Amino acid sequence: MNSTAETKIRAYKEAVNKKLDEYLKIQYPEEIWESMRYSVLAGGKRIRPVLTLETCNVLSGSYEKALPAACAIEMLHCQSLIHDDLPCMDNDDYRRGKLTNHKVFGESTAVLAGDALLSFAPQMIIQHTVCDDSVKLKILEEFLINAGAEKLIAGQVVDIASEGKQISKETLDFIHKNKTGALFKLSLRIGAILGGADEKILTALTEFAEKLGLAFQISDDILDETATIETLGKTPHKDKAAGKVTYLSFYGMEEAKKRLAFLCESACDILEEHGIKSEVLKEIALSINERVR
Ligand code: GRG
Repeated sequence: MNSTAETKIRAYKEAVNKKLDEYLKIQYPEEIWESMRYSVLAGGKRIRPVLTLETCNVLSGSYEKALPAACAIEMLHCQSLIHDDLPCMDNDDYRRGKLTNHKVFGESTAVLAGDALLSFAPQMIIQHTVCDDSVKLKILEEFLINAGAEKLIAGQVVDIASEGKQISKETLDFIHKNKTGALFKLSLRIGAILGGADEKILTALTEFAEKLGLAFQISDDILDETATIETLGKTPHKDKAAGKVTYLSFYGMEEAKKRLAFLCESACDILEEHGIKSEVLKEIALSINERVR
């Protein structure tokens, strides 16, 4: 990876980790905060908050304004992972190379930790974002729509309902667009709104996010098939075992890799076409393709 982009990404991650640690201080009753902290501070690539910070930075020259929202998006992502790992959903014992939340804290606390993160996240946006109220309302709306039954939850519901069934390409696209794509879109859009993007740039970055989200899910599907528990940090080969139709099972390895490369290249083209000069966004797009090579 380009070393300037790498240095910037490292700095963004450090800023996010520090803020998350600060926001999630232990309060009474300790058990719930410990459970929330366990999953949120368990590592993770922090790709979504990095996207938010860089987008705000490239448009406005600073990223700090987007830090509370970037942390909120990571909390939402962690909530979705905690719930996804539960026995009633994807049922996994490992996440980010550690035991899953319910394995350590029990199912009831894991459910509550997810719920708590979901309401604590927008609370952080409200309390800590320094911007006009109209802008705050707009980013909160984006957050709540993407976290809810129209996006993230819709994707998860159709994903679960599709297990063991032959599904159409449209249904597969619907699952990916919502289950994974919604948070990528949210990350870029909130960064862009806080960075003061005009409608044209906001639309371009939304298209960039759509391509990135789909590319990321294709790479995730491929890694589920090819990676080990050590590199993946969670149990591999779960899609096949659950009878899931994935990009890989639908298109085959060669075509899935071709589509992945094409999506990452065309995401970079969008940046170029709109004069969005971000080595970080470009490098993230390229690194999603490189994950599976
Ligand atoms: C919002 C109430 C509410 C529920 C959410 C459980 C659920 C509904 C959705 C699950 C969504 C899900 C787990 C999608 C998978 C997305 C994905 C590819 C996750 C892996 O992301 P990485 O690789 O993980 O960025 P790290 O650990 O690096 O952060």
